[in-house]
Parts: sequence; structure tokens; C-alpha cells
Amino acid sequence: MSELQALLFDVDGTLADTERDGHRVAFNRAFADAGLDWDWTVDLYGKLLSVTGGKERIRFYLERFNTAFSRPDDLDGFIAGLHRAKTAHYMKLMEGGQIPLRPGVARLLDEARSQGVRLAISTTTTPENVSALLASTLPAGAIDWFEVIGAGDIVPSKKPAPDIYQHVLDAMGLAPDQVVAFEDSGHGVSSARDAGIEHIVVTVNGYTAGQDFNAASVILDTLGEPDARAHCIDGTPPENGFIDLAYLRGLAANTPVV
Ligand code: XBP
Ligand code: MG
Repeated sequence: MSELQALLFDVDGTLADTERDGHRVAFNRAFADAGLDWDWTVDLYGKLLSVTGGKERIRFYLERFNTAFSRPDDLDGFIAGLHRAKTAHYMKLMEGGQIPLRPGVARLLDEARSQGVRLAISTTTTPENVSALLASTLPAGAIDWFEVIGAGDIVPSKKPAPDIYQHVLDAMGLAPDQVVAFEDSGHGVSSARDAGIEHIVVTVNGYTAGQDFNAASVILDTLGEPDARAHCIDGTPPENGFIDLAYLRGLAANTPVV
């Protein structure tokens, strides 16, 4: 039995569907700026998403899909430079307001704030990307709604490692059974689970539907809205058709007795 204290949100794919039309486009623009003919198509990017972290993803691409590329002596520096350029492009894309929050996200954030439920972010993406997304989709100052923004290289190992969720729990002084995590990917669910979090709400997207979410409490297409029911793929569906604090408190209260 535990009382819900905080909601921990993943960013990419969870707060907003940022991968296909955001990160992927930013990567390609950075490659073009560098005079590289690399083209991360929608299909190829889906394969590359098996590796979290943009820098790690570029290295994976070279190792797995572009062995012919003549590596510069300072490959780490080269990748880091590409990634900085990519982040700049991504931030510009966000400023353009191209990618909205997913259904139910703003509603649930507002409900949590109105009832004093704490908020945090646990993401692999670069911190600047989080600020850019929040600034383009929520009221000014919304970044301050989140007590902790656990992002990117702040931890030694990225998802599926538990580091980022452990970092946020430690920073908030919370136990795993006092929070609900929101994720979109198998890697994210593994990360939360291995940090001891049992209450995990998954909202799938084009890239993650069909992945293994074995530790998830419930799997949906979205968090739902009062006028747009969520479709429940697995787990106990919300009776009113959308995920709200009452549903989440029920989740937290029903921690299975092991
Ligand atoms: C998703 C990721 C990130 C983004 C790209 O993070 O794995 O690497 O794809 O962002 P999450 P960066 O789902 O945990 O939010 O290029 O800044 O890594
Ligand atoms: Mg994600």
C-alpha cells in the first residue's frame, strides 16, 4: 500500500511524438550541414532507435549501417560535433511549434499540479531538448513545474539502464512505490522497472507499438481525454476512458503483495 507522491515522465514518445518528425529530421539536417550523404529514413531510424542517446545512435549507425565511412582520427569529437549541430536543429524545430504534446499530457500535468502531486522528468534526451519542447508546448515557466529534470549525460548509463530513474528518485527523496512512471518504449519500461518502479503507464507510438512492455501496469494508445477515449492495449483500462489521478492512485494503492 503506498500513497502516490509523484509522476515521472519520459519525454520522447511520451510527452510528445518527437522521434520521426523531430529528432530524425534534426539528425538529417546536421548530416547535410556537415556535407554527409547520410539519410536516416523513417524506416532506418526505427532500427536506430534500438540504441538510446543521439551520440550513441550515430556510433551505432556507423558500426552497423555505414562501415564504409572513413572514420576521422577523433571519432568521438566528430560525433560530438554532429550531435551538437543536431541539437541546435532540434531546438529550432521545437521553436517552430511543429510537435504538440500527446493527448492527455497537459490535462494530467494540470491535475497533478492542482492536487500537489510532484512532477519530474526521466529522459535520455539532451536537457536543452527538454527545455525547447516544454517551452513550445506549455505556458511560460512550465519547466519549473518539474522538480527534477533527469536528462541525457547526467547519468553514466542511459536507458534501458535504471540510472536515470534512480537519479530522479534519489533527488526527490522518494521510494519507487511512491511514484508512477510514464513511458513509450521497452527500453524505458526496463529502466523504470530496474529502478524498482512497479507502476508504469505506457503510451505506445508508431515506433514502439509491439515492443515488449512486460513490466507495464497498463498499455494504451494515449492517456486519453474526456472527449477522446484512450484505447487500452493491455492492463486495466480507465473506466472513464482517460488516465487521471484517481486511476493512478488506484494503481499505486494496489501494489501487489509479493
Ligand atoms: C529518447 C532517446 C534520445 C532521443 C534523441 O529519449 O533515446 O536519444 O532519441 O535525443 P527518451 P538526443 O525516450 O528517454 O526521452 O539526441 O538528445 O539523445
Ligand atoms: Mg521515450
